[in-house]
Amino acid sequence: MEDKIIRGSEVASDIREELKIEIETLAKQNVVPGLVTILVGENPASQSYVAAKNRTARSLGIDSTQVTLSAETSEAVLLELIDKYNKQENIDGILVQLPLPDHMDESKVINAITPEKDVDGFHPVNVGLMMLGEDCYLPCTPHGILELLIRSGVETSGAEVVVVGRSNIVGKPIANLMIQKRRGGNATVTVCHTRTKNLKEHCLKADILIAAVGVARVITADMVKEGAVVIDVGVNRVGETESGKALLAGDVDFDNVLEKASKITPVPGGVGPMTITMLMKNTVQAAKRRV
Ligand code: L34
Repeated sequence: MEDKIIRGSEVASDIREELKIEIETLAKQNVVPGLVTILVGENPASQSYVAAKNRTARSLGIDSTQVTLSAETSEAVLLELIDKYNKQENIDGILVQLPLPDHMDESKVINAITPEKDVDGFHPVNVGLMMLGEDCYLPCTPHGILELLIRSGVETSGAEVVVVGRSNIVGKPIANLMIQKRRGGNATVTVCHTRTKNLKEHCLKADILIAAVGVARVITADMVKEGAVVIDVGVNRVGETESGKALLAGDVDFDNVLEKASKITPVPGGVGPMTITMLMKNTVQAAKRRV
């Protein structure tokens, strides 16, 4: 049973070791990768993710700055700040954590980040390049999923992949990447969403099932084919421990799906740590432009 589990935290740690070497090489050339993360408001999940991004960055020798703005900050102030970092030489990557407060236009904010520093891969220029299969920053969560599949020895070529969810951050890009002629690609991909008829029927066809829904445990064992590989992208807060720590559950009913799957990612410790590590990878890639 144990060897079925794809431990994202371990794969992420392997990738971080590889990055450390690249960062040391950059240091010899007098380049220290610089990252700035911008958090607007006090969403507890966002606070924890951004803190983890900064902690991880510093542990690798990336010069990471966290800017925290109040939820009432005007969009104009945020745009000015982004512009300042666009122009700042020692900053290679700019990340604005999503979601933003309602009074801000998310796409306007993302558009303000210069594509060269868009280490999230969310800017339309990078999204376009990704879709064309050209060199660009790949969005962190989908990139992390590809690496997990590749490093776990999962064959994607010719596989039936079903993605549940059509978000700009996960569903759309992972579906796109997996149809491409590339490592971790060459799959036949179906994308399911809230208007999909017969969700279960689609899911049952999946050799690789990717759940990015945002609802705890909606993917149940009866929706999973025997031997399928299950990637759980959901990080849902389902309660609190006695000490006040968030209790997390994925989009997949892990305990029951484990019986059927050939491989499965846990929550926590699956895709989440990969998202953070791929941000580090993109930041190092960005810094290499300065050598
Ligand atoms: N701009 N906004 C921007 N970039 C991103 O890449 C993100 N995302 C998503 C939300 N908004 C964003 C993240 O950072 C989701 N996300 C993210 C990052 C890390 C983790 C989960 C989601 C993560 O580390 N999850 C841990 C558990 C963390 C905990 O204890 O709260 C895990 O093991 O799954």
